[in-house]
Amino acid sequence: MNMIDSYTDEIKGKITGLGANLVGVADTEPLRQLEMHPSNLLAPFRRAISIGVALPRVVFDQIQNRPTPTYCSVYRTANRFLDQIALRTANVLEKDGFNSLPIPASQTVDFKNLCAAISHKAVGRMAGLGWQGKSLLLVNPEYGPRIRLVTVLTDAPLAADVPIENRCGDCMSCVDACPAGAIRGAGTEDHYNSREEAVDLQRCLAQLEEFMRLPGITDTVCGLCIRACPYGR
Ligand code: B12
Repeated sequence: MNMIDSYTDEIKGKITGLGANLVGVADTEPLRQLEMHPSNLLAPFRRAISIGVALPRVVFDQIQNRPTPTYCSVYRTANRFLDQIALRTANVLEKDGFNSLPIPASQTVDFKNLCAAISHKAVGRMAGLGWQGKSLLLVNPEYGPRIRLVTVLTDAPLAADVPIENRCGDCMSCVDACPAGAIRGAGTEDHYNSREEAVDLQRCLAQLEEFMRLPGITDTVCGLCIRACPYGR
């Protein structure tokens, strides 16, 4: 095994040791076309580590036609847990001599266009963690879309993983399950050119805001497209 592969294995092992269920490495070169904040975010970084934490299946079994307070709480805990794993990962890499930047799990920075510093789904897809489903969510073969993601940008010499094939096929489960009728049902071999191609975001957002009127729902959560996915059930 060469030094790059053994260092990559060592870092991935440390990240799973921190409690991550999934970890992969993306080459940042193809990701440079993404909308980012700031636009030169990737300039110093040749690799992006994608980290996934699974949410328990039963949390979604309990969701009938609306999000539950339990899902809302698990969502928050997963975000905090991911942020901690990302911070610790960045500090491990920095100690080894490599500049690294943890990107928050759930932080919108452009409120007009609903965009974060960088899309965790795009990074996750390029790191081989899953494909972009019709719901626009990243679908992992083992956990389905029941994963939350975080990204660590780094200049460490890590071996890059490759994307996996889309396995949605003709399935329309998430399309049928969306209470807002926001998922259009379009398929993609790699990724959608725009989010609107896959999802009517205004409808999705309006539904999330309506759910926030329910007791115990303090965040923009829904979970119905996640629950409906046959992967990870
Ligand atoms: C803003 C935001 C929202 C907004 C807008 C949604 C959206 N799709 O952007 C609202 C409030 C509506 C929302 C809703 C939800 N969200 Co949200 N949200 C975000 C946030 C903070 C930023 C998203 C962003 O910047 N998008 C920018 C666009 C450009 O990127 P994109 O959506 O990924 O889509 C493009 C790219 O992925 C691109 N692409 C894919 N692969 C590649 C490869 C290359 C090389 C290139 C160039 C492009 C590319 O193709 C897409 C079309 O252009 C992220 C966290 C983050 N930093 O990513 C969470 C995030 C996307 N949300 C998440 C979730 C789970 C949800 C909800 C299910 C709510 C819930 N918790 O119940 C719904 C589902 C909505 C849906 N079906 O998409 C998860 C998704 C996890 C997963 N398994 O995929 C994320 C990643 C949070 C996390 N830390 O895990 N969300």
